[in-house]
Amino acid sequence: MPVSVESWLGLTVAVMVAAGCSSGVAPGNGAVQNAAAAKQVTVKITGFQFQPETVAVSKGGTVIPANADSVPHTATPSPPGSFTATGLLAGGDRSAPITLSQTGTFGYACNFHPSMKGWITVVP
Ligand SMILES: [Cu+2]
Repeated sequence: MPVSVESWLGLTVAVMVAAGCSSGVAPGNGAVQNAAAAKQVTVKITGFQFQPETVAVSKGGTVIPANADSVPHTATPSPPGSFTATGLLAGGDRSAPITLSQTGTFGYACNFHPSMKGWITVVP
């Protein structure tokens, strides 16, 4: 009998998140593509950084930037158009879920703090 792939992936991602998953994977080098992709990922914004900086999500899945800083931030795709920008996220605000409908690796940054960069890898 087939095991539910979805529940297995969900469990794997949960374990990775619980373990911190902070092995220093350089953004954009493709290593993250071997990780199980989640249907929904929360990116915490803290200390003027997106944490984790690189996330993997399955096509059609969602990413939720959550601003844990006290100052406003945005998560804005760069170049524009690869997904919907969050708009301004005040301190403590969470974005509405952003749907990723194309596969690939997409960069984003904060409009106010250009040094804040993150990447979303969308896998089939
Ligand atoms: Cu910012």
